[in-house]
Amino acid sequence: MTDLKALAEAIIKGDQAKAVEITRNALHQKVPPKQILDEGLIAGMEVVGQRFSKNEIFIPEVLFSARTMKAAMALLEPELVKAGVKPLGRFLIGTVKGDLHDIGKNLVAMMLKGAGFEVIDLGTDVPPDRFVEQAKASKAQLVGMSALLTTTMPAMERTLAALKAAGLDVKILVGGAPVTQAYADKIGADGYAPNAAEAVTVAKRLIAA
Ligand code: B1M
Repeated sequence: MTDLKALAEAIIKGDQAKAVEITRNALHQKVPPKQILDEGLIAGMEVVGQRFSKNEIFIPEVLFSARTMKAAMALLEPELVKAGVKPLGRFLIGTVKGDLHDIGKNLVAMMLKGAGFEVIDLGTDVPPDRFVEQAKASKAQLVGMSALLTTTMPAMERTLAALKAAGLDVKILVGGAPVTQAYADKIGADGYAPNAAEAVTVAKRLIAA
């Protein structure tokens, strides 16, 4: 029988070859894909998130784990779809207009995927009307905005206003180095997270509310 603890361990260590091998074997042995996801990939990423929050590991390690998770997910995703496994929720994410920074946003997207969210990544320099159009088209329940420049933070407020004006029933999460809880409160965002691990916690809370 496949050892899913070893899969979680491979995710934590960022050992891509091992994670892919265990995932492939598990699928071959007819282990349910949801079990592989929960007890292997998500269990591993949870530990990564906790260690990152406690500053026990840093961005390079998180990126290794996230890439490992992505490689294993590529095998698992079609099987999850076949098995009709529903994601935790649909999360639309992008870096706001005028801003080209995407390392943190990508990290948040990867951690959300790791936690079981379906993530639609709009990339960088995303204008408010594209957020609105894509939120409508995807029927996302959550919209996440990232900004790394003090000069692009106001684009968050404009995007939020555009989403509200379009009458979309979405929860909005904001983050990025210059963004604070006070700023999130000021513009009326539903949530703020200082890092990728916290973004997962807040997204789970918002989807359950
Ligand atoms: Co730029 N840059 N940059 N830059 N850059 C900063 C942000 C800066 C602080 C550097 C500095 O001056 N000390 C400064 C901003 C000053 C300010 O406004 N306060 C700055 C500047 C000024 C600029 C330019 C204007 C420089 C110029 O051209 N004169 C220019 C702007 C371009 C543009 O966007 N229009 C620019 C360009 C660039 C590069 C293209 C060279 C490159 C970006 C490459 C890329 O992203 N693909 C770059 C980089 C790499 C940086 C620094 C060095 C690193 C940013 C980063 O990736 N951090 C940065 C200085 C620094 O931070 N030391 C800097 C790592 C990343 C994991 O952290 O993005 O904070 P972060 O994400 C965290 C959290 O913030 C949070 O979770 C993440 C993981 O824990 N988080 C979220 C992020 N998004 C979230 C969303 C959420 C929740 C949490 O919910 C949805």
